[in-house]
Amino acid sequence: MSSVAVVPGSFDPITLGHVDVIERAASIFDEVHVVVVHNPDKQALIPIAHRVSLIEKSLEERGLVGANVIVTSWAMGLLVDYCTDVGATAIVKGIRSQVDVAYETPMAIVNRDLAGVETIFLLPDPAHAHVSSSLVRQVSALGGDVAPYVPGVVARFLERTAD
Ligand code: COD
Repeated sequence: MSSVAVVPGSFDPITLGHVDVIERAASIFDEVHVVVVHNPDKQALIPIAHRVSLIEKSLEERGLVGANVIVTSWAMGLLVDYCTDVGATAIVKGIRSQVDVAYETPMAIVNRDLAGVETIFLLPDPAHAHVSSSLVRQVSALGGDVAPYVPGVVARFLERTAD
């Protein structure tokens, strides 16, 4: 039986930290679904369909999309319902700090209670551990260079939208 995992996030926009976690997940699981989910606690910058497109382009240049990675979005309710629909037994989250652990732990336990879906925490390359989408949005809005933090296609998109 093939192993299927879901890597969810706002990805607003995808960063090199996200890419690092997705690449690690793709090396562990047979099939990885990268799922853009609206986070009601966050003010969104990029429309969800465009975030999906930016993720696809970022992963395509690394040869991941079409190999064992699928990119999509989910707005139909619980994330575990998506997991059940596609036969995923694990959710993969990236952990940068104790703050992430505190934020992710209750969700991991509730997702296990709801549907028996386990959450796997992966540690990113320390080179990306300080990167977040909110930091990228802020640097971009203030005219700074985001190229060290995001895939090239995202840097070019943010440059165009800042004009
Ligand atoms: N390095 C490594 N990991 C990173 C980095 C980095 N530099 N940056 C972000 N990450 C990780 C985050 O820790 C997170 O695990 C993931 O990448 C996504 O991050 P974001 O910021 O894009 O997305 P979030 O945190 O806004 O996404 C939250 C979700 C929408 C995924 C979350 O709220 C969720 O799972 N919702 C499901 C709704 C649901 O079913 N709720 C009920 C049961 S809990």
